[in-house]
Amino acid sequence: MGALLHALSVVLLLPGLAHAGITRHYMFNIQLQNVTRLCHTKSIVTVNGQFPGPSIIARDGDRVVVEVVNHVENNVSLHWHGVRQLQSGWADGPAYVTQCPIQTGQTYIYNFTIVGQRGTLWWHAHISWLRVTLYGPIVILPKRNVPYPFAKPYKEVPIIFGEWFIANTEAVIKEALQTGGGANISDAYTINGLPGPLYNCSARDTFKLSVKPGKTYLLRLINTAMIEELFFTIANHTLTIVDADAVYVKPFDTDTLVISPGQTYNVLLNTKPHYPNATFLMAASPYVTRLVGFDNSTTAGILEYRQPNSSNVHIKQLPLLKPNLPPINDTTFVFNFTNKLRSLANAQFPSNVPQTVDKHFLFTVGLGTHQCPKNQTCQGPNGSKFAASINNVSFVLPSIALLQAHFFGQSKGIYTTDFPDNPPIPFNYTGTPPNNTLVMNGTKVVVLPFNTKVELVMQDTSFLLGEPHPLHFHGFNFFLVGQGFGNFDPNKDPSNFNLVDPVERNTVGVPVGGWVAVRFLADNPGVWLMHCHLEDHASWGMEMAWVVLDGKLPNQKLPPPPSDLPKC
Ligand SMILES: *[C@@H]1O[C@H](CO)[C@@H](O)[C@H](O)[C@H]1NC(C)=O
Ligand SMILES: *[C@@H]1O[C@H](CO)[C@@H](O)[C@H](O)[C@H]1NC(C)=O
Ligand SMILES: *[C@@H]1O[C@H](CO)[C@@H](O)[C@H](O)[C@H]1NC(C)=O
Ligand SMILES: *[C@@H]1O[C@H](CO)[C@@H](O)[C@H](O)[C@H]1NC(C)=O
Ligand SMILES: *[C@@H]1O[C@H](CO)[C@@H](O)[C@H](O)[C@H]1NC(C)=O
Ligand SMILES: *[C@@H]1O[C@H](CO)[C@@H](O)[C@H](O)[C@H]1NC(C)=O
Ligand SMILES: *[C@@H]1O[C@H](CO)[C@@H](O)[C@H](O)[C@H]1NC(C)=O
Ligand SMILES: *[C@@H]1O[C@H](CO)[C@@H](O)[C@H](O)[C@H]1NC(C)=O
Ligand SMILES: *[C@@H]1O[C@H](CO)[C@@H](O)[C@H](O)[C@H]1NC(C)=O
Ligand SMILES: *[C@@H]1O[C@H](CO)[C@@H](O)[C@H](O)[C@H]1NC(C)=O
Ligand SMILES: *[C@@H]1O[C@H](CO)[C@@H](O)[C@H](O)[C@H]1NC(C)=O
Ligand SMILES: *[C@@H]1O[C@H](CO)[C@@H](O)[C@H](O)[C@H]1NC(C)=O
Ligand SMILES: [Cu+2]
Repeated sequence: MGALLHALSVVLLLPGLAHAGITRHYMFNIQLQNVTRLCHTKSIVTVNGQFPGPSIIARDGDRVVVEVVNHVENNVSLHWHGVRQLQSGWADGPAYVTQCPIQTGQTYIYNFTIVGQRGTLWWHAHISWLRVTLYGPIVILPKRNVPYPFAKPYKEVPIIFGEWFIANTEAVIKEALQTGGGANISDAYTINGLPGPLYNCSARDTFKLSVKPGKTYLLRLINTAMIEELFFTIANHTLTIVDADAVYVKPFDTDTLVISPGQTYNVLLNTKPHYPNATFLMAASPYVTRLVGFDNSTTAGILEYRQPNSSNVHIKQLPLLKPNLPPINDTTFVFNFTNKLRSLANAQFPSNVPQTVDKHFLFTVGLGTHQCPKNQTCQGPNGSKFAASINNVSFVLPSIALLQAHFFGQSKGIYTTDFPDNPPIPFNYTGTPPNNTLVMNGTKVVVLPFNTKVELVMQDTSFLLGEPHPLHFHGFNFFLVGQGFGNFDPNKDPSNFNLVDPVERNTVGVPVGGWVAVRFLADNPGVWLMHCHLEDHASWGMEMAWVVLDGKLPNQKLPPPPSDLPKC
């Protein structure tokens, strides 16, 4: 932690404000950098030439000010994933949702406060597929002099999972959208940007965690992968989960965890009491239920016990112990793991799950198709184009940002407010899929009055066997009150909802062939994207937006946009 804090930039005190944190200033230059992995050198888009990008380190209550200067040819926008952005919607970042992109040569200052969050979040590009290399951790420490609700760790280490493509990913997604086929798969998964020893020409690019015996390390896990949920495990070591998506959870031990793209976990690693005569592999591999078209490879790093004041040459001679990962399609494990997550729900960290509901929604999330244009041959299912939808609407990004259109009352021609509350045509969502898999295009939103208590059930559909979808909410945390397989039953399932200590987070895996029920309070005025964090599904339209109206009081209103907000 000392080392992390040492990396802080300029710190400025805000006088006069009760409980006020400090302001953390960062300068993010978007620039190209040549990086070699798997024996191929590639020019990638980075922040300040770093890959993975720099860490933002702040305390709960601090203001974060990031000046972003775009020096590359691509349009760029950055999202502060999981930061609630209370009344700072202009800083949220998804392109054409809360802002127009930062164009070449332009600057935009993201300016927001972190309120009531502690743990790990992350920042990433939120335009096209640029997030493949534009990402980094957001480390949120508790307020000064406020301890963790667990023993103080000896050291803290970010462990960032990613996905590496040898090809140019902007070309990969462009081709996929043109042909209608699946996007080309990645060549490796990575830990802190490094694929590790299980790939050809990669042994030197291996993350090593050097530890001392008898200590507790806090690992800050982030899954930034483009397409896949990942299992993670360390040979001969147990992990204690203490925090999910920057909210503390009731601690529990596990040998293996599963982490979806968009999710984060803080886990404690207790090292062995004495120097062991071995080194240990840590590994991440995909959780996948479809049969074809995915990267079935394993990224690995090494956990080693280094003796001080010794050459440690012997470490190389020690046996390397390998962990067991669950079968690639182990949905039962995933369901079990998710069920163990519970919020602390104590006096200091109460669970604010809404006990009553003002508005119920049922959304199907699933794949679908678009018709192939007459003059083209398409490579999607049965010669069609792949699409994805929520309640059969495939989201189309508008030409100006939704938030601007909303704030200035200029929604006409930009978006409509008729996003369906329920599936337009009910069917057996987890049975034989309907013959007609066509989805409609639209830029549709749901409008919510301020402080609406929402219950949303998200139901996977069986088209193409169904898939687990990690749905991510901007602007809100939600409470995961229930999950199950098959069709959600509104008469039976709610009686099993957990309204006592449900986990609170920003990204939830809708189980393959099943559903999740979440509740949230619409207490944050603005326009908030909700989308699958699998980047191919998002590109195919598995997105929608909530428009949350201003409340009556002055502190319940979205402030006007900052003067440097980029224009389209
Ligand atoms: C990357 O490598 C190319 C080819 O060697 C070179 O032209 C370019 O200047 C390099 N870019 C950077 C940012 O170093
Ligand atoms: C950030 O926002 C705060 C609150 O609106 C404002 O006082 C401050 O000047 C802003 N900082 C920058 C660098 O824009
Ligand atoms: C590692 O785990 C294996 C399997 O449980 C066990 O046989 C072995 O003794 C362990 N080794 C160490 C060094 O902990
Ligand atoms: C490791 O090996 C050394 C020398 O062979 C032995 O003295 C020591 O007890 C071993 N340590 C463990 C933890 O097995
Ligand atoms: C994935 O790879 C593992 C070996 O790394 C292999 O055992 C397994 O059969 C593969 N699974 C699929 C579905 O290709
Ligand atoms: C997982 O894959 C294995 C081998 O491909 C298959 O036999 C098994 O039925 C699959 N399990 C599930 C739950 O899909
Ligand atoms: C899931 O949990 C149930 C009940 O706790 C247990 O019986 C089962 O073995 C677990 N399955 C897996 C794959 O962990
Ligand atoms: C198909 O026709 C459309 C409209 O006429 C045109 O824009 C497009 O380029 C054509 N595509 C191909 C592959 O010829
Ligand atoms: C949906 O289809 C599945 C598989 O055919 C079947 O087991 C299930 O009973 C059906 N559910 C409903 C609600 O009809
Ligand atoms: C769907 O297709 C199947 C097989 O092609 C056919 O038997 C069935 O009648 C079709 N169902 C509908 C509702 O059109
Ligand atoms: C929806 O958009 C896709 C891709 O932009 C296009 O191929 C498709 O024809 C559109 N579908 C409709 C019904 O407009
Ligand atoms: C960048 O964004 C602007 C504003 O939306 C748009 O007009 C322009 O075509 C975009 N440029 C690129 C290279 O995508
Ligand atoms: Cu998805």
